[in-house]
Amino acid sequence: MRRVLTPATIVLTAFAATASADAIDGVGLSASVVGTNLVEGVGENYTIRLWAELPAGWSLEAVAGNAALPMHLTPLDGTFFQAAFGGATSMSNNPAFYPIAPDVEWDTFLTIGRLTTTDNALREIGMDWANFESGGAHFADNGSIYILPVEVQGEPVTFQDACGQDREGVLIGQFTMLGATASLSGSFFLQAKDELGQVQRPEFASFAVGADGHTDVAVTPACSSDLDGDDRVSVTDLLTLLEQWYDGPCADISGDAVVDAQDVMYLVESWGACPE
Ligand SMILES: [Ca+2]
Ligand SMILES: [Ca+2]
Repeated sequence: MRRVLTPATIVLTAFAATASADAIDGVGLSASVVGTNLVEGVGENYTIRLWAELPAGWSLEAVAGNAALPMHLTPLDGTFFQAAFGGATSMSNNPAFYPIAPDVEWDTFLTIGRLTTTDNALREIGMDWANFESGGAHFADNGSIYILPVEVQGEPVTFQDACGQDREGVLIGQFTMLGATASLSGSFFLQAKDELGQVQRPEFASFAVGADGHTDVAVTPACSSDLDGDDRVSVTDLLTLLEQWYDGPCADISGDAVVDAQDVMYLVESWGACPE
């Protein structure tokens, strides 16, 4: 018997296709853009911060790599900027150094919830940072940065993504990329506790983020067709989508970072008030 594809079937299929990048509902990776050429005298560079998006009530305990899913942090078409007086984690980012070594503020490092040494109880084990600290890729198949579960720095806070939209997450890294077209690609898994205190291990087998700050594994908001954030899907959202046709990932609804006919279909399907 011939299978008839109804519009509802198509929508469900499309949602299923994006689910692999967002295997646990409400968990993803998103980035904020800090600025361009914040470091002087090293050529073109830009700085982004990477956030683990977690649902309300969750807390992050570790960012890790093992044999099954190693941690890779790889600069493509460029290198990581590593400040002379910085280190591989936020435990080396001491604001007291900024007046004499301002580049430390824009150092590339990993963290859980803290930008600097202030109120920071980050720990690490099994990490060989030598290649990372010389600007190259980091690899770990038996290593982790972590905090004790009693630390509040693993709790999500509100941050603004590259589109200026509010999201909830825990800061896990700052990356200053040397090279205007440089991008970061990587893999790792997280250990978090959900709102019931159950351990969750969201895996990111592959992610990428470039100068525009758009990741391919961000959480798709519950009302993703509401592009202007007024809690309804209306003609304003449609016009925004048409305005950013093909060139504006900020108007992407389907999660593939492209604005095309599929997004119009999603918007039409969700026309009206956003679900509570
Ligand atoms: Ca709207
Ligand atoms: Ca799309």
